[in-house]
Amino acid sequence: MRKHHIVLYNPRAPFFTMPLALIAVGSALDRSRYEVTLVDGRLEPDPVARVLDATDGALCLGVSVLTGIPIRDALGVTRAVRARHPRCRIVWGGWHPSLFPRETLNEAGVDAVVVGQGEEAFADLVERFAAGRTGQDGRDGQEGEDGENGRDATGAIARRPARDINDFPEHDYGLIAVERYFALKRERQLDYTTSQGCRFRCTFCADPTVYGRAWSGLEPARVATELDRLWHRHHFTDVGFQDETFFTHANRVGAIAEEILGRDLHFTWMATMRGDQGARLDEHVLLACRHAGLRRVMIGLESGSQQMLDWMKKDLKVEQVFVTAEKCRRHGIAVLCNLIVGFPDEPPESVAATLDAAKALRALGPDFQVALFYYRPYPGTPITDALARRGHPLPRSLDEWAAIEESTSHSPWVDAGKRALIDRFSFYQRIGWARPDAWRVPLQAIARWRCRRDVYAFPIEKTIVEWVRQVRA
Ligand code: B12
Ligand code: SF4
Repeated sequence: MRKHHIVLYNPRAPFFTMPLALIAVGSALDRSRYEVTLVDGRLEPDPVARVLDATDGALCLGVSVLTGIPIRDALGVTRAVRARHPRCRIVWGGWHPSLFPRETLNEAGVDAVVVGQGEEAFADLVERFAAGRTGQDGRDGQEGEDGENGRDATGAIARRPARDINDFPEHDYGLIAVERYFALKRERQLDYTTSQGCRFRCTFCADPTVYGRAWSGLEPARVATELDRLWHRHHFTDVGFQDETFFTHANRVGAIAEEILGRDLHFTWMATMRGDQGARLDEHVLLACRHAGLRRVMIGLESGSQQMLDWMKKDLKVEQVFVTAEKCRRHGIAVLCNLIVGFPDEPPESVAATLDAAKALRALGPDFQVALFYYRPYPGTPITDALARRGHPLPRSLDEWAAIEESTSHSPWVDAGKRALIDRFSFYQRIGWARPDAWRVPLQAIARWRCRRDVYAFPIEKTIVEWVRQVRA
């Protein structure tokens, strides 16, 4: 029997994390009946041409879409495929369409949207396409679905209750050119995810909306078995665990570490950790993780102001992050802390508290880095909803959401003076401890000197670097 061809597309984005979402949905398809091609826009000189070629005669194109710039690329590809191959069904899934399924369907090229977890819902949609149960104009369900199986009345919005991810098959990394990602990342780092969802309720984050504060995690033995196989096949030296909160269950994490140690696997790894989880974490578990290769944790401190943390329902104390950082220092584990400034109506004292926290963390040593972001009203979050209620202008269409990074590049809640300080601080902090390229060495020395002494006036180096980047672009 001839196999149906399914094409999956990952839009362009600034980093080279492996397209785990599409690997997940592609791996869940019955491969004896479907041939799956995964195209990553970040790897292609001309993504549209590549997708047009791949979708020639294909049954379906599945596109994974995050809010922001990826939407623009996803729209370009979708519109081109719709025009050239009108019979190819186009399905959007991922975070943005999950938050705006109906608005996404307003885009003429999109036939169906998968909301939330994608494995089962996509497999089900594809089965229906293969069986020919789809309207000629491209809208799935024209023959009148009745809203069963988690579909809306038109059948074009597919939503399945999230299942335990242990029920799904192993991810098939053969769907991607693993070596190309290693080359682009400039390290043999494999991305992998051991869990889905998050139990917390931070009001700036879309996870509680999309996964309803549900969480499921792979069994430790399965994690180790899969990593074992992948390690022998791809010879990676590092793993980036891309879970929302890898350290959700200390016992599970400890068991993963023990499994890695027991199998004598030799790679380092980094993972996401909440500050409160780290503070509570048994020293023995952290030590086991260290021995099993844990080299860095990424912690969302978000703000140095306890008042702001309480307001955003982070359920975290600032001190807990410092307790965690201190523990990590004792065990030789690096820490990257994410911080956000410019929340709606954030007072200057709160921004100052965040900068102070950043400096205090950085002062713990070169292994303690901070990444500062400006708040952006990403959709599906209580803060963004509150802004909308009070009349704050927000994007409406897909095209407008695609431009959110440009339209919100300056937070209206941070004044110009503070912004200049934050930008300079971020720049010197980033350059000071970036991977040491030969040409960067003198620049790094100056940057570190500035950071140590808090001297950010006359940022000549910053102006030059930005000018060079502009010229290169
Ligand atoms: C890796 C990552 C990235 C990578 C993207 C890699 C890639 N694919 O290109 C990079 C670094 C580029 C990135 C960028 C951004 N990211 Co990001 N990122 C992640 C992270 C850590 C992991 C994603 C992942 O692979 N998960 C594992 C897979 C298996 O799960 P999944 O993505 O949820 O996929 C499931 C479903 O969503 C669905 N699905 C997904 N795609 C598709 C497609 C089809 C066809 C179907 C049917 C189903 C489907 O099925 C999958 C399996 O169940 C997540 C957090 C997380 N743990 O999910 C944040 C996350 C997705 N990012 C987020 C955000 C906010 C962003 C940014 C918008 C901003 C930012 N500052 O980070 C930018 C957008 C890019 C830009 N503006 O240029 C938010 C999503 C919010 C949103 N509205 O989009 C998340 C959830 C973090 C958070 N908690 O806030 N990100
Ligand atoms: S910010 Fe992190 S801890 Fe908070 S809800 Fe989102 S994923 Fe969970």
